[in-house]
Amino acid sequence: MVAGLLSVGADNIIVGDDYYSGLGSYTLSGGSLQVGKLTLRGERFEILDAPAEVRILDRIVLHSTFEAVPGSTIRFDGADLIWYHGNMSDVTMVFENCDQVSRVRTPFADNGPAPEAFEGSALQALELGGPGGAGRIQIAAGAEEPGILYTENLILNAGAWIEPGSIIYYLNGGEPKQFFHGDATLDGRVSVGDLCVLAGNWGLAEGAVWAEGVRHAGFV
Ligand SMILES: [Ca+2]
Repeated sequence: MVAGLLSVGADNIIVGDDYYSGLGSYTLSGGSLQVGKLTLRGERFEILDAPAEVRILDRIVLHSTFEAVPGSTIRFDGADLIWYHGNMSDVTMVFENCDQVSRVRTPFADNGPAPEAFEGSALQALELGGPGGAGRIQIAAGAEEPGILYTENLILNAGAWIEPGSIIYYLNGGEPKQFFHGDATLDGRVSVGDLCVLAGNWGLAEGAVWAEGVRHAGFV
C-alpha cells in the first residue's frame, strides 16, 4: 500500500503498511501520508502543509516532538492513538470508519475544566465521525484507568460514540466544560434543553447527529 510522501531531509520516501521511525527528524511538507502502524521516536515530526493529509490505519505512537501548522489534520481510520509526548495544539484529529472502538491513550493528568489546563495539552479539534463513517473512541490512561483529553473543539457527527469513563474537556468557543453523555447541546450541562432535543427527534435513526439526540445521548 502506498501512501504519499514523507520527507526525510531532502528526500521523499514512500511509507507502507507498517512503518517504524528511527531517530531523526521527519517532515511532511506535501502530498499525503497513509500508514498502518507508525511509531515516531525521532527528534521531531513536522506537518508543514495543512492540506498534507495524514491517515492512520492501525496505530500511531507519538514519542517525538511534534510540530504542525494550524489547520493540520490527522485522520484515524479505525485506528488507535498512543500519545506519550508532543504538542498537538494545531491539530484536528478525526476518528472515522471505526468498526471497533479506537483506543486513545493520553499523557495528561486530570486538571479539571480550568482554562490553564488547556495550554499545551489541548487539540485544536476532536471530531468523531466523518466521510469514512462512525467515530468511536475510548480515552484511557492505561488498561483500566480512565484517560483525559483536552480539546478546544469537540465535534460529534453521525455515529459518534465516546466510551463511558472517558474524560473530555472542551471549549467550543465558550467556557471550559466537561463532556457528559446526555448533553445533546454540548453546553456542559445535562438539562431540560437536552430533553427537548431528544423529544423533538425521537425515533430518528439513520443519519442522526449528536445534537439531534441520538440514542447515544444516554436517555434510551
Ligand atoms: Ca446540554
